[in-house]
Amino acid sequence: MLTIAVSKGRIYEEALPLLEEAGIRPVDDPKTSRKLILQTTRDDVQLVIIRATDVPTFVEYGAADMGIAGKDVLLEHGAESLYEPLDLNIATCRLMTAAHKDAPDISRRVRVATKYVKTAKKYFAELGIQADIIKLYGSMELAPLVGLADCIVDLVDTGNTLKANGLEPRDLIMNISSRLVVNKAAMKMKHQAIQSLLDQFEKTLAKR
Ligand code: PRT
Ligand code: MG
Repeated sequence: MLTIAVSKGRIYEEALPLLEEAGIRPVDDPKTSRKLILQTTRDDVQLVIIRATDVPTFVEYGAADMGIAGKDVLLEHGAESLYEPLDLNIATCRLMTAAHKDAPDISRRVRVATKYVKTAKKYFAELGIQADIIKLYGSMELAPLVGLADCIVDLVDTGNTLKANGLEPRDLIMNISSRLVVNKAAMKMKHQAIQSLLDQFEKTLAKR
């Protein structure tokens, strides 16, 4: 049995066509079902539906053999403990700094609100900017509006969320997409099954 960890929402929606090309179609729909383990049209494959940020943890400990996670999440988790063999090029967006549209450029010291603490720390350190990082779990856009921070580090897709809150994107930190990650022991123990899935995904991606 192969267990694949996926998060509900955009990653799931964009992963479905890829899975389907490999003959994997979930029997239940996570939007309407409360099941956390989804059987599929392949007897040897099941999906576990978890929070996006939990995917690397499940795969690292072997609770799932493989998973699909955003590069943003993998960077924060520290992905040395996982194989990352494939860029699926889905759920793409940009990790950026953003600030109030009237705010001055970032100088030598800055207060940053983000849920990407590790990534933000590294980014500002490399620029030689002293950053005081404030960890938030959501609604980052609010922080500059109420004086909690000078800027934020967050994901940007259309830019509409920033714009609706009077903020603007500033600097690109990294282009983000979702990656296939594989548990290291599973890669050895279930090599054939995993390799054939990887080949199948690769074939589908090459056609896009
Ligand atoms: O929702 P939950 O708390 O369970 O977890 P999550 O928010 O991490 O999950 P989800 O499904 O929202 O995101 C999962 C992954 O999708 C992320 O880890 C990214 O790799 C990827 N992704 C791609 C995005 C976006 N695009 C995105 N636009 N994740 C979040 N956003 C948010 C962003 O944080 C901001 O609030 O959308 C807003 C910006 O969108 P625009 O279009 O207004 O710019
Ligand atoms: Mg979300």
